Amino acid sequence: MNGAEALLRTLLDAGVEVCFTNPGTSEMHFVAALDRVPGMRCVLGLFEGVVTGAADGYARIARKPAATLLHLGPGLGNGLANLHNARRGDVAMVNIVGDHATYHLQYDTPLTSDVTAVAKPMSHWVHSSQSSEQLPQDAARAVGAARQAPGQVATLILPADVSWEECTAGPAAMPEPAAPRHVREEVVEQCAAALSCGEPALILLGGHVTDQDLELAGRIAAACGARLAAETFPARLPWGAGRVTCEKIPYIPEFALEHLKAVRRLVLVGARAPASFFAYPNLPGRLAHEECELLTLAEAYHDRIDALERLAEALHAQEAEPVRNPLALPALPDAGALSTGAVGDIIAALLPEQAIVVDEGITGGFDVFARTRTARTHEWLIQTGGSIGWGLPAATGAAIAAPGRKVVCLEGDGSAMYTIQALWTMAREQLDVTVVLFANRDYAILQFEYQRVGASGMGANARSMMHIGNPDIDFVALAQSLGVTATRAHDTAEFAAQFAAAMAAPGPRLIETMTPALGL
Ligand SMILES: Cc1ncc(C[n+]2csc(CCOP(=O)(O)OP(=O)(O)O)c2C)c(N)n1
Repeated sequence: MNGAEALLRTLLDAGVEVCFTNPGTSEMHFVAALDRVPGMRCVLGLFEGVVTGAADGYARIARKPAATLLHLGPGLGNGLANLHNARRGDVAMVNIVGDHATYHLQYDTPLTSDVTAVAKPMSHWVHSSQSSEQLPQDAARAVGAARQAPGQVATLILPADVSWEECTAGPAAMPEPAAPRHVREEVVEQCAAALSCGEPALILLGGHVTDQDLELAGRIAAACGARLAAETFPARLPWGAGRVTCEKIPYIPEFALEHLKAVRRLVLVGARAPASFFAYPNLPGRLAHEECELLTLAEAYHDRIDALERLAEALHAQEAEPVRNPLALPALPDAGALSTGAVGDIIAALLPEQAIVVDEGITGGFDVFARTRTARTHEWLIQTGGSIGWGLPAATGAAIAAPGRKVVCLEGDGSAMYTIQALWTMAREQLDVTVVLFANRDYAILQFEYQRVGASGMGANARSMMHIGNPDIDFVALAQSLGVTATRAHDTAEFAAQFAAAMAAPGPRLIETMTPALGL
Protein backbone atom coordinates (compact mmCIF):
# COMPACT_ATOMS: atom_id res chain seq x y z
CA MET A 1 0.00 0.00 0.00
CA ASN A 2 1.38 3.44 -0.85
CA GLY A 3 0.85 6.64 1.11
CA ALA A 4 -2.04 7.82 -1.05
CA GLU A 5 -3.94 4.59 -0.57
CA ALA A 6 -3.38 4.62 3.20
CA LEU A 7 -4.54 8.24 3.24
CA LEU A 8 -7.71 7.41 1.35
CA ARG A 9 -8.49 4.45 3.60
CA THR A 10 -7.92 6.65 6.65
CA LEU A 11 -10.36 9.27 5.30
CA LEU A 12 -13.00 6.62 4.58
CA ASP A 13 -12.59 5.01 8.00
CA ALA A 14 -13.12 8.45 9.54
CA GLY A 15 -16.41 8.88 7.63
CA VAL A 16 -15.15 11.15 4.85
CA GLU A 17 -17.00 9.72 1.85
CA VAL A 18 -16.92 12.48 -0.75
CA CYS A 19 -13.91 14.12 -2.35
CA PHE A 20 -14.30 17.20 -4.54
CA THR A 21 -11.27 17.37 -6.79
CA ASN A 22 -9.29 19.37 -9.28
CA PRO A 23 -6.01 17.47 -9.53
CA GLY A 24 -2.67 17.98 -11.24
CA THR A 25 0.49 15.94 -11.79
CA SER A 26 1.55 15.97 -8.14
CA GLU A 27 -1.78 14.39 -7.13
CA MET A 28 -1.77 11.54 -9.68
CA HIS A 29 -1.09 8.85 -7.07
CA PHE A 30 -4.08 10.04 -5.03
CA VAL A 31 -6.15 9.90 -8.23
CA ALA A 32 -4.91 6.37 -8.90
CA ALA A 33 -5.82 5.37 -5.34
CA LEU A 34 -9.42 6.50 -6.03
CA ASP A 35 -9.65 3.47 -8.33
CA ARG A 36 -7.92 1.03 -6.00
CA VAL A 37 -9.83 1.95 -2.83
CA PRO A 38 -13.58 1.57 -3.24
CA GLY A 39 -16.06 3.84 -1.45
CA MET A 40 -14.95 7.40 -2.07
CA ARG A 41 -17.38 9.40 -4.23
CA CYS A 42 -15.10 11.64 -6.28
CA VAL A 43 -16.54 14.72 -7.95
CA LEU A 44 -14.63 16.86 -10.41
CA GLY A 45 -14.93 20.65 -10.32
CA LEU A 46 -13.54 22.67 -13.21
CA PHE A 47 -12.22 25.43 -11.00
CA GLU A 48 -10.95 25.20 -7.43
CA GLY A 49 -13.53 27.71 -6.17
CA VAL A 50 -16.14 25.15 -7.21
CA VAL A 51 -14.29 22.42 -5.33
CA THR A 52 -13.99 24.31 -2.03
CA GLY A 53 -17.49 25.83 -2.25
CA ALA A 54 -19.00 22.41 -2.93
CA ALA A 55 -17.20 20.93 0.09
CA ASP A 56 -18.73 23.79 2.13
CA GLY A 57 -22.30 23.15 0.94
CA TYR A 58 -21.85 19.41 1.46
CA ALA A 59 -20.65 19.75 5.07
CA ARG A 60 -23.42 22.15 6.07
CA ILE A 61 -26.01 19.54 5.13
CA ALA A 62 -24.15 16.28 5.83
CA ARG A 63 -22.88 17.66 9.15
CA LYS A 64 -19.53 16.06 8.47
CA PRO A 65 -16.58 17.05 6.30
CA ALA A 66 -15.88 16.24 2.69
CA ALA A 67 -12.32 16.20 1.37
CA THR A 68 -11.01 18.38 -1.42
CA LEU A 69 -8.06 17.58 -3.67
CA LEU A 70 -6.20 20.67 -4.87
CA HIS A 71 -3.08 21.28 -6.92
CA LEU A 72 -0.20 22.97 -5.06
CA GLY A 73 -0.19 26.63 -4.05
CA PRO A 74 -1.95 28.00 -7.16
CA GLY A 75 -4.77 25.44 -7.04
CA LEU A 76 -5.29 26.12 -3.36
CA GLY A 77 -5.07 29.84 -4.07
CA ASN A 78 -7.90 29.57 -6.60
CA GLY A 79 -10.02 27.93 -3.92
CA LEU A 80 -9.25 30.39 -1.14
CA ALA A 81 -12.25 32.71 -1.51
CA ASN A 82 -14.62 29.87 -0.72
CA LEU A 83 -12.32 28.57 2.01
CA HIS A 84 -12.72 32.03 3.52
CA ASN A 85 -16.51 31.60 3.43
CA ALA A 86 -16.17 28.15 5.02
CA ARG A 87 -13.81 29.39 7.72
CA ARG A 88 -16.14 32.28 8.56
CA GLY A 89 -19.01 29.81 8.73
CA ASP A 90 -17.21 27.26 10.96
CA VAL A 91 -17.62 24.63 8.26
CA ALA A 92 -15.73 21.34 8.57
CA MET A 93 -13.52 20.45 5.60
CA VAL A 94 -10.35 18.46 4.89
CA ASN A 95 -8.23 19.90 2.09
CA ILE A 96 -5.60 17.63 0.59
CA VAL A 97 -3.18 19.85 -1.30
CA GLY A 98 -0.50 18.25 -3.42
CA ASP A 99 3.04 19.58 -3.47
CA HIS A 100 6.26 18.71 -5.25
CA ALA A 101 8.22 15.73 -3.95
CA THR A 102 10.17 16.78 -0.87
CA TYR A 103 13.53 16.37 -2.64
CA HIS A 104 12.36 18.27 -5.74
CA LEU A 105 11.65 21.60 -4.06
CA GLN A 106 15.37 22.48 -4.21
CA TYR A 107 15.11 22.97 -7.99
CA ASP A 108 12.61 25.80 -7.62
CA THR A 109 10.55 24.73 -10.66
CA PRO A 110 7.55 26.76 -11.93
CA LEU A 111 4.82 25.44 -9.61
CA THR A 112 6.95 25.78 -6.48
CA SER A 113 5.46 28.00 -3.79
CA ASP A 114 5.08 28.16 -0.03
CA VAL A 115 1.90 26.09 0.18
CA THR A 116 1.72 26.38 3.97
CA ALA A 117 1.77 30.17 3.70
CA VAL A 118 -1.03 30.10 1.11
CA ALA A 119 -3.11 27.79 3.31
CA LYS A 120 -2.70 29.46 6.68
CA PRO A 121 -4.98 32.51 6.52
CA MET A 122 -8.03 30.48 5.45
CA SER A 123 -7.41 27.30 7.45
CA HIS A 124 -7.80 26.58 11.14
CA TRP A 125 -5.27 23.75 10.92
CA VAL A 126 -2.37 23.23 8.47
CA HIS A 127 0.21 20.47 8.31
CA SER A 128 2.64 19.30 5.65
CA SER A 129 3.14 15.55 5.82
CA GLN A 130 6.78 14.54 5.49
CA SER A 131 6.71 10.72 5.29
CA SER A 132 4.46 8.00 3.94
CA GLU A 133 4.62 6.12 7.21
CA GLN A 134 3.41 9.19 9.09
CA LEU A 135 0.77 10.17 6.49
CA PRO A 136 -2.15 8.09 7.87
CA GLN A 137 -1.64 9.61 11.33
CA ASP A 138 -1.49 13.08 9.80
CA ALA A 139 -4.66 12.41 7.82
CA ALA A 140 -6.46 11.16 10.92
CA ARG A 141 -5.39 14.30 12.78
CA ALA A 142 -6.64 16.43 9.87
CA VAL A 143 -10.10 14.86 10.05
CA GLY A 144 -10.06 15.22 13.82
CA ALA A 145 -9.23 18.92 13.46
CA ALA A 146 -11.99 19.42 10.86
CA ARG A 147 -14.53 17.75 13.14
CA GLN A 148 -13.61 19.76 16.20
CA ALA A 149 -16.63 21.82 17.26
CA PRO A 150 -18.05 23.88 15.72
CA GLY A 151 -16.25 22.74 12.53
CA GLN A 152 -12.89 23.73 11.09
CA VAL A 153 -11.04 24.03 7.80
CA ALA A 154 -8.10 21.58 7.98
CA THR A 155 -5.45 21.57 5.25
CA LEU A 156 -3.06 18.65 4.80
CA ILE A 157 -0.23 19.23 2.35
CA LEU A 158 0.80 16.09 0.52
CA PRO A 159 4.20 16.02 -1.22
CA ALA A 160 4.21 13.73 -4.27
CA ASP A 161 6.79 11.30 -2.82
CA VAL A 162 4.87 11.01 0.46
CA SER A 163 1.93 10.00 -1.71
CA TRP A 164 3.71 7.38 -3.82
CA GLU A 165 6.10 5.76 -1.37
CA GLU A 166 5.20 2.61 0.52
CA CYS A 167 3.29 2.86 3.76
CA THR A 168 3.58 -0.27 5.87
CA ALA A 169 1.73 1.41 8.76
CA GLY A 170 -1.65 1.16 6.97
CA PRO A 171 -4.64 3.38 7.71
CA ALA A 172 -4.91 5.19 11.06
CA ALA A 173 -7.92 5.76 13.27
CA MET A 174 -9.20 9.28 13.77
CA PRO A 175 -8.68 10.58 17.32
CA GLU A 176 -12.02 11.07 19.08
CA PRO A 177 -12.83 14.77 18.60
CA ALA A 178 -12.97 16.66 21.87
CA ALA A 179 -16.56 17.08 23.06
CA PRO A 180 -17.84 20.66 22.75
CA ARG A 181 -17.17 22.65 25.89
CA HIS A 182 -19.93 23.35 28.40
CA VAL A 183 -20.60 26.92 29.44
CA ARG A 184 -20.01 27.85 33.07
CA GLU A 185 -22.97 27.88 35.45
CA GLU A 186 -22.50 31.56 36.30
CA VAL A 187 -22.91 32.43 32.60
CA VAL A 188 -26.25 30.62 32.55
CA GLU A 189 -27.27 32.44 35.72
CA GLN A 190 -26.29 35.85 34.30
CA CYS A 191 -28.29 35.20 31.12
CA ALA A 192 -31.27 33.98 33.16
CA ALA A 193 -31.12 37.16 35.25
CA ALA A 194 -30.90 39.33 32.15
CA LEU A 195 -33.88 37.64 30.52
CA SER A 196 -36.05 37.86 33.62
CA CYS A 197 -35.22 41.42 34.71
CA GLY A 198 -38.13 42.94 32.82
CA GLU A 199 -36.05 44.89 30.29
CA PRO A 200 -36.78 44.26 26.58
CA ALA A 201 -34.61 41.32 25.58
CA LEU A 202 -33.64 39.47 22.43
CA ILE A 203 -32.01 36.05 22.01
CA LEU A 204 -29.75 35.95 18.95
CA LEU A 205 -28.88 32.61 17.34
CA GLY A 206 -25.96 32.27 14.96
CA GLY A 207 -23.87 29.79 13.00
CA HIS A 208 -25.34 26.37 12.28
CA VAL A 209 -28.84 26.84 13.67
CA THR A 210 -30.80 23.64 14.23
CA ASP A 211 -34.42 22.88 14.99
CA GLN A 212 -33.39 21.95 18.51
CA ASP A 213 -31.81 25.39 19.00
CA LEU A 214 -34.98 27.03 17.76
CA GLU A 215 -37.22 24.88 19.95
CA LEU A 216 -35.26 25.58 23.13
CA ALA A 217 -34.66 29.26 22.42
CA GLY A 218 -38.31 29.62 21.38
CA ARG A 219 -39.48 28.24 24.72
CA ILE A 220 -37.17 30.56 26.62
CA ALA A 221 -38.33 33.53 24.55
CA ALA A 222 -41.98 32.60 25.09
CA ALA A 223 -41.51 32.18 28.85
CA CYS A 224 -39.66 35.50 29.25
CA GLY A 225 -41.45 37.63 26.68
CA ALA A 226 -38.14 38.01 24.83
CA ARG A 227 -37.75 38.29 21.06
CA LEU A 228 -35.92 35.60 19.10
CA ALA A 229 -33.75 36.32 16.07
CA ALA A 230 -31.07 34.79 13.87
CA GLU A 231 -27.96 36.70 12.82
CA THR A 232 -27.94 38.17 9.30
CA PHE A 233 -25.75 35.45 7.78
CA PRO A 234 -26.14 32.15 9.66
CA ALA A 235 -24.49 29.12 8.04
CA ARG A 236 -27.76 27.19 8.22
CA LEU A 237 -31.28 28.13 9.25
CA PRO A 238 -34.36 25.89 9.46
CA TRP A 239 -37.24 27.90 8.00
CA GLY A 240 -40.86 27.70 6.92
CA ALA A 241 -44.12 26.35 8.33
CA GLY A 242 -44.11 24.54 11.66
CA ARG A 243 -40.74 25.96 12.65
CA VAL A 244 -40.36 28.18 15.69
CA THR A 245 -40.78 31.77 14.56
CA CYS A 246 -37.68 33.89 14.55
CA GLU A 247 -36.69 37.21 13.07
CA LYS A 248 -33.45 37.84 11.15
CA ILE A 249 -31.30 40.91 11.70
CA PRO A 250 -31.53 42.95 8.46
CA TYR A 251 -28.40 43.52 6.35
CA ILE A 252 -28.95 47.25 5.89
CA PRO A 253 -27.60 48.88 9.06
CA GLU A 254 -30.30 51.57 9.34
CA PHE A 255 -32.90 48.78 9.36
CA ALA A 256 -30.83 46.72 11.80
CA LEU A 257 -30.46 49.69 14.16
CA GLU A 258 -34.24 50.18 14.03
CA HIS A 259 -34.75 46.45 14.58
CA LEU A 260 -32.59 46.45 17.70
CA LYS A 261 -33.46 49.94 18.95
CA ALA A 262 -35.68 48.85 21.82
CA VAL A 263 -33.54 45.92 22.98
CA ARG A 264 -31.73 46.36 26.32
CA ARG A 265 -30.55 42.78 26.93
CA LEU A 266 -29.07 40.86 24.01
CA VAL A 267 -28.20 37.19 24.65
CA LEU A 268 -25.85 35.74 22.04
CA VAL A 269 -26.01 32.03 21.26
CA GLY A 270 -23.22 31.06 18.86
CA ALA A 271 -23.53 34.53 17.31
CA ARG A 272 -21.18 37.50 17.24
CA ALA A 273 -22.36 40.88 18.55
CA PRO A 274 -24.31 42.45 15.67
CA ALA A 275 -22.16 44.85 13.65
CA SER A 276 -22.70 46.49 10.27
CA PHE A 277 -21.08 44.57 7.39
CA PHE A 278 -19.07 47.63 6.33
CA ALA A 279 -18.27 50.94 7.96
CA TYR A 280 -20.35 53.88 6.71
CA PRO A 281 -19.65 57.52 7.47
CA ASN A 282 -22.05 58.73 10.17
CA LEU A 283 -23.32 55.30 11.14
CA PRO A 284 -22.20 53.27 14.17
CA GLY A 285 -20.58 49.89 13.53
CA ARG A 286 -22.23 48.41 16.62
CA LEU A 287 -25.86 47.77 15.85
CA ALA A 288 -27.15 47.19 19.38
CA HIS A 289 -28.32 50.29 21.25
CA GLU A 290 -25.54 51.81 23.36
CA GLU A 291 -27.56 51.12 26.51
CA CYS A 292 -28.08 47.47 25.55
CA GLU A 293 -26.18 44.94 27.65
CA LEU A 294 -24.59 42.15 25.58
CA LEU A 295 -24.31 38.68 27.13
CA THR A 296 -22.78 35.61 25.52
CA LEU A 297 -24.58 32.46 26.56
CA ALA A 298 -22.53 30.27 24.21
CA GLU A 299 -19.70 30.77 21.77
CA ALA A 300 -19.78 28.79 18.52
CA TYR A 301 -17.51 26.12 20.03
CA HIS A 302 -19.71 25.54 23.08
CA ASP A 303 -22.36 22.87 23.50
CA ARG A 304 -25.21 25.26 22.88
CA ILE A 305 -27.97 22.70 23.32
CA ASP A 306 -26.71 22.02 26.82
CA ALA A 307 -26.47 25.78 27.48
CA LEU A 308 -30.00 26.42 26.21
CA GLU A 309 -31.38 23.47 28.18
CA ARG A 310 -29.82 24.77 31.37
CA LEU A 311 -31.07 28.28 30.66
CA ALA A 312 -34.58 26.94 29.99
CA GLU A 313 -34.44 25.06 33.29
CA ALA A 314 -33.25 28.13 35.19
CA LEU A 315 -36.17 30.10 33.75
CA HIS A 316 -38.74 27.27 34.16
CA ALA A 317 -39.31 27.52 30.43
CA GLN A 318 -39.16 23.81 29.54
CA GLU A 319 -42.93 23.55 29.07
CA ALA A 320 -43.49 26.97 27.48
CA GLU A 321 -45.08 26.87 24.04
CA PRO A 322 -43.01 28.68 21.40
CA VAL A 323 -44.64 30.66 18.61
CA ARG A 324 -44.56 28.77 15.30
CA ASN A 325 -44.84 29.78 11.66
CA PRO A 326 -48.20 28.80 10.16
CA LEU A 327 -48.45 27.22 6.73
CA ALA A 328 -49.68 30.02 4.47
CA LEU A 329 -48.80 29.74 0.81
CA PRO A 330 -49.09 32.90 -1.27
CA ALA A 331 -51.48 32.83 -4.22
CA LEU A 332 -49.60 32.59 -7.50
CA PRO A 333 -49.56 36.13 -8.91
CA ASP A 334 -51.52 36.86 -12.08
CA ALA A 335 -49.49 37.53 -15.18
CA GLY A 336 -47.47 40.66 -14.62
CA ALA A 337 -44.03 42.15 -14.54
CA LEU A 338 -41.33 40.19 -12.76
CA SER A 339 -39.94 41.60 -9.55
CA THR A 340 -37.88 40.00 -6.80
CA GLY A 341 -41.06 40.06 -4.66
CA ALA A 342 -43.09 38.20 -7.29
CA VAL A 343 -40.29 35.66 -7.68
CA GLY A 344 -40.33 35.27 -3.89
CA ASP A 345 -44.08 34.67 -3.83
CA ILE A 346 -43.87 32.04 -6.54
CA ILE A 347 -40.97 30.24 -4.86
CA ALA A 348 -42.81 30.36 -1.52
CA ALA A 349 -45.95 28.92 -3.11
CA LEU A 350 -44.20 26.04 -4.88
CA LEU A 351 -41.20 25.13 -2.74
CA PRO A 352 -41.47 21.43 -1.84
CA GLU A 353 -41.24 20.03 1.68
CA GLN A 354 -37.63 19.67 2.97
CA ALA A 355 -36.15 21.75 0.17
CA ILE A 356 -32.78 23.41 0.69
CA VAL A 357 -32.48 27.04 -0.39
CA VAL A 358 -28.92 28.19 -1.07
CA ASP A 359 -28.85 31.98 -1.02
CA GLU A 360 -26.47 34.00 -3.10
CA GLY A 361 -29.22 36.04 -4.68
CA ILE A 362 -27.70 39.22 -3.20
CA THR A 363 -30.39 41.90 -3.77
CA GLY A 364 -32.58 39.25 -5.42
CA GLY A 365 -32.64 37.08 -2.31
CA PHE A 366 -33.88 39.65 0.23
CA ASP A 367 -37.53 39.36 -0.79
CA VAL A 368 -37.49 35.58 -1.10
CA PHE A 369 -36.39 34.97 2.48
CA ALA A 370 -39.20 37.04 3.99
CA ARG A 371 -41.83 35.36 1.82
CA THR A 372 -40.80 31.78 2.55
CA ARG A 373 -41.35 32.06 6.31
CA THR A 374 -44.76 30.40 5.92
CA ALA A 375 -43.82 28.16 2.98
CA ARG A 376 -43.54 24.38 3.40
CA THR A 377 -40.88 23.35 5.92
CA HIS A 378 -37.40 23.81 4.47
CA GLU A 379 -33.91 25.06 5.28
CA TRP A 380 -31.64 27.94 4.19
CA LEU A 381 -27.89 27.92 3.62
CA ILE A 382 -26.60 31.47 3.68
CA GLN A 383 -23.35 33.15 2.58
CA THR A 384 -21.19 33.39 5.70
CA GLY A 385 -18.08 35.22 4.48
CA GLY A 386 -19.32 37.77 1.93
CA SER A 387 -17.04 36.39 -0.78
CA ILE A 388 -19.20 35.92 -3.85
CA GLY A 389 -18.95 32.88 -6.12
CA TRP A 390 -20.12 30.56 -3.37
CA GLY A 391 -23.75 29.88 -4.28
CA LEU A 392 -23.51 27.58 -7.31
CA PRO A 393 -20.73 25.44 -5.78
CA ALA A 394 -22.47 25.28 -2.39
CA ALA A 395 -25.71 24.16 -4.08
CA THR A 396 -23.69 21.45 -5.85
CA GLY A 397 -22.29 20.16 -2.56
CA ALA A 398 -25.64 20.40 -0.76
CA ALA A 399 -27.32 18.33 -3.46
CA ILE A 400 -24.65 15.62 -3.13
CA ALA A 401 -25.21 15.56 0.64
CA ALA A 402 -29.00 15.38 0.33
CA PRO A 403 -30.21 13.04 -2.40
CA GLY A 404 -33.99 13.18 -2.50
CA ARG A 405 -34.20 16.80 -1.39
CA LYS A 406 -34.73 19.60 -3.89
CA VAL A 407 -32.06 22.29 -3.83
CA VAL A 408 -33.05 25.78 -4.99
CA CYS A 409 -30.12 28.11 -5.55
CA LEU A 410 -30.85 31.85 -5.60
CA GLU A 411 -28.04 33.41 -7.58
CA GLY A 412 -27.12 36.93 -8.66
CA ASP A 413 -25.89 37.17 -12.23
CA GLY A 414 -22.69 38.89 -11.13
CA SER A 415 -22.01 36.30 -8.42
CA ALA A 416 -22.77 33.42 -10.80
CA MET A 417 -19.95 34.40 -13.13
CA TYR A 418 -17.25 33.76 -10.51
CA THR A 419 -17.87 30.01 -10.42
CA ILE A 420 -20.23 29.34 -13.32
CA GLN A 421 -18.32 26.07 -13.95
CA ALA A 422 -20.34 24.55 -11.08
CA LEU A 423 -23.21 24.11 -13.57
CA TRP A 424 -21.10 21.55 -15.43
CA THR A 425 -20.59 19.53 -12.24
CA MET A 426 -24.35 19.69 -11.55
CA ALA A 427 -24.99 18.34 -15.05
CA ARG A 428 -22.31 15.66 -14.86
CA GLU A 429 -23.56 14.41 -11.49
CA GLN A 430 -27.23 14.94 -12.48
CA LEU A 431 -27.90 16.84 -9.28
CA ASP A 432 -31.38 17.97 -8.29
CA VAL A 433 -30.67 21.70 -8.26
CA THR A 434 -32.83 24.50 -9.65
CA VAL A 435 -30.89 27.71 -10.08
CA VAL A 436 -33.01 30.86 -10.02
CA LEU A 437 -30.75 33.44 -11.63
CA PHE A 438 -31.54 37.12 -11.10
CA ALA A 439 -30.44 38.71 -14.38
CA ASN A 440 -30.53 42.38 -13.46
CA ARG A 441 -27.31 42.91 -15.43
CA ASP A 442 -25.85 45.05 -12.70
CA TYR A 443 -23.76 44.77 -9.59
CA ALA A 444 -26.89 46.26 -8.04
CA ILE A 445 -25.75 46.07 -4.44
CA LEU A 446 -22.61 48.03 -5.29
CA GLN A 447 -24.62 50.77 -6.99
CA PHE A 448 -26.60 51.03 -3.77
CA GLU A 449 -23.51 50.96 -1.53
CA TYR A 450 -21.69 53.51 -3.72
CA GLN A 451 -23.76 56.39 -2.43
CA ARG A 452 -24.03 55.03 1.07
CA VAL A 453 -20.29 55.05 1.72
CA GLY A 454 -20.26 58.68 0.60
CA ALA A 455 -18.79 58.31 -2.91
CA SER A 456 -20.09 61.29 -4.84
CA GLY A 457 -21.59 61.50 -8.31
CA MET A 458 -21.48 58.59 -10.71
CA GLY A 459 -19.63 59.16 -13.97
CA ALA A 460 -19.27 56.85 -16.92
CA ASN A 461 -16.31 54.98 -15.47
CA ALA A 462 -17.90 54.35 -12.10
CA ARG A 463 -21.15 53.28 -13.75
CA SER A 464 -19.40 50.86 -16.09
CA MET A 465 -17.59 49.22 -13.13
CA MET A 466 -20.96 48.25 -11.68
CA HIS A 467 -22.92 47.37 -14.81
CA ILE A 468 -22.46 43.91 -16.33
CA GLY A 469 -24.58 44.25 -19.47
CA ASN A 470 -22.72 45.27 -22.66
CA PRO A 471 -22.37 42.55 -23.65
CA ASP A 472 -25.42 40.96 -22.01
CA ILE A 473 -24.65 37.45 -20.79
CA ASP A 474 -26.96 34.80 -22.22
CA PHE A 475 -27.32 32.53 -19.19
CA VAL A 476 -29.65 30.15 -21.00
CA ALA A 477 -27.07 29.46 -23.70
CA LEU A 478 -24.28 29.39 -21.14
CA ALA A 479 -26.08 26.86 -18.92
CA GLN A 480 -27.05 24.72 -21.89
CA SER A 481 -23.45 24.65 -23.10
CA LEU A 482 -22.48 23.30 -19.67
CA GLY A 483 -25.16 20.61 -19.88
CA VAL A 484 -27.93 22.18 -17.76
CA THR A 485 -31.49 22.57 -19.07
CA ALA A 486 -32.27 26.27 -19.03
CA THR A 487 -35.14 28.64 -19.74
CA ARG A 488 -35.76 32.37 -19.52
CA ALA A 489 -38.70 33.98 -17.72
CA HIS A 490 -39.77 37.48 -18.74
CA ASP A 491 -42.91 37.77 -16.61
CA THR A 492 -44.59 36.17 -13.61
CA ALA A 493 -46.63 33.69 -15.63
CA GLU A 494 -43.53 32.38 -17.38
CA PHE A 495 -41.57 32.15 -14.15
CA ALA A 496 -44.42 30.38 -12.32
CA ALA A 497 -44.74 27.80 -15.10
CA GLN A 498 -40.99 27.23 -15.37
CA PHE A 499 -40.45 27.02 -11.62
CA ALA A 500 -43.39 24.62 -11.24
CA ALA A 501 -41.90 22.40 -13.97
CA ALA A 502 -38.52 22.49 -12.24
CA MET A 503 -40.06 21.49 -8.90
CA ALA A 504 -41.98 18.64 -10.55
CA ALA A 505 -39.00 16.88 -12.13
CA PRO A 506 -35.57 16.02 -10.71
CA GLY A 507 -32.33 17.14 -12.29
CA PRO A 508 -30.38 20.34 -12.84
CA ARG A 509 -32.27 23.35 -14.21
CA LEU A 510 -31.53 27.04 -14.56
CA ILE A 511 -34.19 29.73 -14.87
CA GLU A 512 -32.90 33.11 -15.95
CA THR A 513 -35.36 35.62 -14.49
CA MET A 514 -35.31 39.02 -16.13
CA THR A 515 -35.86 40.84 -12.84
CA PRO A 516 -35.14 44.54 -12.57
CA ALA A 517 -32.78 45.45 -9.71
CA LEU A 518 -34.54 45.77 -6.36
CA GLY A 519 -35.34 49.44 -5.76
CA LEU A 520 -33.36 49.84 -2.53
C1 LIG B 1 -14.80 37.69 -4.09
C2 LIG B 1 -15.56 38.96 -4.11
N1 LIG B 1 -15.31 39.86 -5.07
C3 LIG B 1 -16.02 41.01 -5.12
C4 LIG B 1 -16.96 41.29 -4.19
C5 LIG B 1 -17.71 42.61 -4.18
N2 LIG B 1 -19.10 42.43 -4.56
C6 LIG B 1 -20.06 42.28 -3.63
S1 LIG B 1 -21.55 42.10 -4.28
C7 LIG B 1 -20.95 42.22 -5.84
C8 LIG B 1 -21.84 42.17 -7.02
C9 LIG B 1 -22.95 41.19 -6.90
O1 LIG B 1 -23.68 41.23 -8.09
P1 LIG B 1 -24.88 40.25 -8.34
O2 LIG B 1 -24.53 38.89 -7.94
O3 LIG B 1 -25.31 40.44 -9.76
O4 LIG B 1 -26.01 40.73 -7.33
P2 LIG B 1 -26.79 42.13 -7.28
O5 LIG B 1 -25.89 43.06 -6.54
O6 LIG B 1 -27.03 42.58 -8.68
O7 LIG B 1 -28.03 41.82 -6.53
C10 LIG B 1 -19.58 42.39 -5.83
C11 LIG B 1 -18.73 42.50 -7.05
C12 LIG B 1 -17.20 40.31 -3.19
N3 LIG B 1 -18.10 40.49 -2.22
N4 LIG B 1 -16.50 39.16 -3.20
